[in-house]
Amino acid sequence: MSIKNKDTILHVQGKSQFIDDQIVPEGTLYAAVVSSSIAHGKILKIDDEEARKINGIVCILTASDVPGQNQIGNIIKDETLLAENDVHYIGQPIAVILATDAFTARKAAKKINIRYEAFPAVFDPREAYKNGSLIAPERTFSCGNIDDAWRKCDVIVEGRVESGGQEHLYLETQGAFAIPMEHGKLKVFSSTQSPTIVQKTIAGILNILMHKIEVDVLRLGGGFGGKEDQATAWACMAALGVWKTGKPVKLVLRRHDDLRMTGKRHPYSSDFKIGLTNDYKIVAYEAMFYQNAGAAADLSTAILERTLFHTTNSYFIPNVKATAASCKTNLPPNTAFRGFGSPQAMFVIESAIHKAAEKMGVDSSIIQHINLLNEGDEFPFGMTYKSKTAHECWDNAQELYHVNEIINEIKVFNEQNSAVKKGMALMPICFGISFTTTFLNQASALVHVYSDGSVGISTAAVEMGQGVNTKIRQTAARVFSIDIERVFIETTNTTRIANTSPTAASSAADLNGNATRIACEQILCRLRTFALEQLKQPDASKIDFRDETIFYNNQPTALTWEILIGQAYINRQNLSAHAHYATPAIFFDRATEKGNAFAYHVCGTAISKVTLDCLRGTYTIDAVKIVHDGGTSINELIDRGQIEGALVQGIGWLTMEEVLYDEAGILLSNTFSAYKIPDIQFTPTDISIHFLESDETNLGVFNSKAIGEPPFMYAIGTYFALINAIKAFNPNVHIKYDAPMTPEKALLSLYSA
Ligand code: MTE
Ligand code: QUE
Ligand code: MOS
Repeated sequence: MSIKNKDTILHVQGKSQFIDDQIVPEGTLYAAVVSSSIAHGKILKIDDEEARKINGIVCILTASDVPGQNQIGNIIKDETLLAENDVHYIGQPIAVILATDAFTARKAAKKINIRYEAFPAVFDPREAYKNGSLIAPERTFSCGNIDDAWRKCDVIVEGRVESGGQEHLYLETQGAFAIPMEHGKLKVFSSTQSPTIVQKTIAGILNILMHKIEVDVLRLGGGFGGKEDQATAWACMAALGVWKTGKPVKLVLRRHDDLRMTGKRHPYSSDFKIGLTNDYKIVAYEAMFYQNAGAAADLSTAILERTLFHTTNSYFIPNVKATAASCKTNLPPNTAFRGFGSPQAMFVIESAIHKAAEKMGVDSSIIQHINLLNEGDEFPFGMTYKSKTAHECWDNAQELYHVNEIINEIKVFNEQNSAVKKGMALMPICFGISFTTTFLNQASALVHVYSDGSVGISTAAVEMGQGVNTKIRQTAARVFSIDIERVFIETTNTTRIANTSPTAASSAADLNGNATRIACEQILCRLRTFALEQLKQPDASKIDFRDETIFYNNQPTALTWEILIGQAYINRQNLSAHAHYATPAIFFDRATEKGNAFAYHVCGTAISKVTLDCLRGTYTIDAVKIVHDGGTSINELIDRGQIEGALVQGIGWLTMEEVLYDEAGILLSNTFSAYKIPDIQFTPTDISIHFLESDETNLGVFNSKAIGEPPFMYAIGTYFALINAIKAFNPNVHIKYDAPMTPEKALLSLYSA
């Protein structure tokens, strides 16, 4: 049985401490943010006269109050903390109000009057592209010879694909709490996936050294990528408030402000061209991706890069040309979201395959299967696929879930029913594990064994519901062969662990787990030598740690873990270790766009089944049945939870979650009543998950594999299952590949020609 995630109990009881639950010292000030009400323009005047009259106001901070650089851009330095002259999106922070209580701060924020001169605004990425408004130069991944390849094709299909944004909707909204310490030091509690980025950015804002800032993260009430870069601004504002007033400052966004001011998943508009021979082999594939980046870079270029890495999903295609442009628009800067640009790419290739299959008169699955990656195939970026699991998962899914029977069942059902139709689709996935920015693939761990035998561990990993703390506890307990209850995971803290990479790219358990393993092994190595001395035995190779007991020559000795540690301490042994881990053998050359970018790939196959009410356009996702290559899981319970959660989140993106702005750039989907997320009623009643058995080795901890993001993409199958149900009702429908497939869109396409 799997170890349960300790935090889960706190979560369901509402007892987990979020930033806003923290008990604050006397004198704490509360911050509220004043933001732009127009999408593009020039600030003419900030009138704070009315606001200053309010009792309880302490100060109003604007760009001119920033002592260091007014800059929060991470990859590209193109984003101010507080607007200087111009504003570029609705919700862009302009001023911070500090008051003695939160209500007063917000009341005052509303009383700030700002006069603007409005400029024309652009919201469409293709229009921005035409204007030459790009975040960075566009990039192209290619292989083979695309121009020659078209001549070898029997069938060529072209099309356009749209995919929408998505709100992160973490349970805990963005927030931070900063307190002043001695010697001009600051301690910052932040709901961030990237403690070091918060630390470094505050250092720049205040023009002080990084060692003066301690960032501490207990856990997040969800992040999903939304707190990788976009937790930073609020922490900087709180820190700036501390700097100005010498008082602790808390800033927590209300849901409405969080929705309005923060970026989302990037909407993409894309063009594709796909060419096949009559035997269904894909010979050539060309794609152009227009990413809607919003008004500043944020992580857009890294996300765009991952779009290019996943252009061909789990298929081998010999001739590929994929170009991607990050287009600057007047929306809040869009940001990381589970999948990090890969879902957008995979949706395009699946649309291309679907359209080609339609033209060739076969089911998509014929083309999907024939072109699946084989061991030794090369990706367009030059890396070799070194596994067999793409095919193994597909074949296993076919057999285990009796796909042919499902197909027949649906055929019979659709013949017998005219107002209700069913559809199904298969969705293979292949996701590369590692940050494609190679330097980020490092982590460290600090392990203390206390004299009572208990263990405290610090790493760079941030717990945000994904269970990384539990996996790290299990890793330490396994290396020491001790009861997991002896192991405790400390907060993520930049003073204990420096230079933390973001908890992202599904890699936190791999990177920090390996660092923890190495640190524990170092201590274990010392303990072996020490135990040998205590036992007065000669051969270190005969020492074994098993279930809290020290064995010699396969025989239990009188030494237990607790006794050994107690004696080790008395004998002045070092019971702590710090270890660093860097993923070996990965690299990527952006000049040639080639390299061995990933430690390994995660593959799987999902079968989705849906039922569509053809009078109303409403539907249910009946079943999603998955075969997933999770390696040798450290914790199957957590991994199942991750698969289910990612799948349902993906279904939301593809079916019902619709981020909408009006023509002025005002967010319309700004409440839970205007933005529908999947709930328990909508979740498929049948989510079957089977873990592939495989003897392949990988670079994860104890041969486990990363799990956080890959299963999100299984949901793409539900979109095509819906399309197939629509086609069963209306064979003449002209399909627009335009996610999400809301019931409104389903209804329209049921009755369109
Ligand atoms: N699961 C929960 N419950 N909450 C989250 O915020 N974030 C996801 C995924 N699973 C998330 C989650 C994202 S976007 C990533 S990158 C990974 O967890 C990060 O954690 P890992 O590297 O430990 O898998
Ligand atoms: C996947 C990711 C990330 C990524 C690359 C991936 C990610 C992330 C960054 C990144 C890149 C450059 C930086 C930086 C972060 O790259 O989450 O601070 O300077 O933050 O393939 O998830
Ligand atoms: Mo996840 S989008 O890499 O935080």
